[in-house]
Amino acid sequence: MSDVRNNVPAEQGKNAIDGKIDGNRWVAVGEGAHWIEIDLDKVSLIHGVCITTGNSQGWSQSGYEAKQFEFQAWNGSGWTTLASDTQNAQCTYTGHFLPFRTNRVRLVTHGDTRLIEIEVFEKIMN
Ligand SMILES: [Ca+2]
Repeated sequence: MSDVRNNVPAEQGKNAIDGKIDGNRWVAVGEGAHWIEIDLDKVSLIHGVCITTGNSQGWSQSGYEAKQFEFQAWNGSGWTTLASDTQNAQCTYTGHFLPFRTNRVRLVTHGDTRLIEIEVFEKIMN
């Protein structure tokens, strides 16, 4: 993870990429945009994302979904949106898209965000 906007010190961005679906989350509250940026460590061919949000017990619960978000990848000079929603009602959102080559992704959310985990699906390149 190379950067994160974080305004709840006890609930850090690293919690969203620790591989665990539990009560440890990245939390950013308030109106406006929040983001978490993830360095994939290498150029990868990605084709999907799973965004899991929920309460402090790690459970999905109505009201904890990332209602409006953009999942974006770095294209070398800017950000390309690969998946987005403005009315998402799922605490576990899974989106698929055409394979995209990148080494960096970010999730931009709008409003209160309680992200338990974000997973990016990668196609294995030979
Ligand atoms: Ca986690």
